[in-house]
Amino acid sequence: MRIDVLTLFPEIFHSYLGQSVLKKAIERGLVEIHLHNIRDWSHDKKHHKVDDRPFGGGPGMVLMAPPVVECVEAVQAMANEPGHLVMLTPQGRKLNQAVVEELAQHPRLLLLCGRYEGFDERIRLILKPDEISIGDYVLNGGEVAAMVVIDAVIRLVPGVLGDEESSRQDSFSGPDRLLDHAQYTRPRCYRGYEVPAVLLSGNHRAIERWRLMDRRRRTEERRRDLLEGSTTLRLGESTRDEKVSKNSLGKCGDAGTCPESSATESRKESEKGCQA
Ligand code: 6GU
Repeated sequence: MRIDVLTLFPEIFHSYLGQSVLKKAIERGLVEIHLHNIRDWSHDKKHHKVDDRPFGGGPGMVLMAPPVVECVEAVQAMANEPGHLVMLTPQGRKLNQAVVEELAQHPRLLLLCGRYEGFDERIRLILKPDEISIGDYVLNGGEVAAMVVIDAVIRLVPGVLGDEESSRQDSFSGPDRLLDHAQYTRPRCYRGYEVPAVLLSGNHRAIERWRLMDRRRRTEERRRDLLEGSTTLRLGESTRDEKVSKNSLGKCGDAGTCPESSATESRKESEKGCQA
């Protein structure tokens, strides 16, 4: 996948692009990222001006149409296909995993980052970009939002994650779009909290059942909005019907299996009792 970023601040991306997952993806030729400075298309050869005061008055500055439109057109012509143009703006449709999946289908994306009070309206009218927002709050510019889009999209490019399964099992992924289940690693017991016994059972079917119940329960508790329209879980269908014991999720009261619940236990004994 090729991603072109059009911005007034290409430097903002440098340290992000050197980060491990992305760096490896770029080195392995799975992802190409090209940065372009919109200022290079300024008509003002002396001060490289790209913004001006809004007609009608008001605070701040507005990105001018000519440098932005001409930058986009020039960048589109830099490869065999023009690519899918995304404008990062708080007025766009809100990014979610379904939108990320849609964007990841394109072999080439152009991410147009704005600054100041916004874009001259004619930029939208002429270029008809896919306008994307990352949430209902205002950022100082589209750069951080563009990094969010890149980060979410490249996870879906085949080969970028070591294990293909890990992006499919993420929160919001798969046909049900539930939150992800709880994860545990060693030690088995920590400060009185024990790993649910089923995860240590080796019974893979039971583990899968527990994880699906946990995903449903967490989603119901935290994000009921995600369940609306879901085909796999009817609203009101309590996940508590399924045997997810309180004990397996909270403090373990059993001093016999969880030595950490007893402050007087020696470290050696607690290691023995909590061996993974
Ligand atoms: Cl994409 N840009 C800006 N400037 N603010 C935002 C945003 C984008 N998404 C949410 N807030």
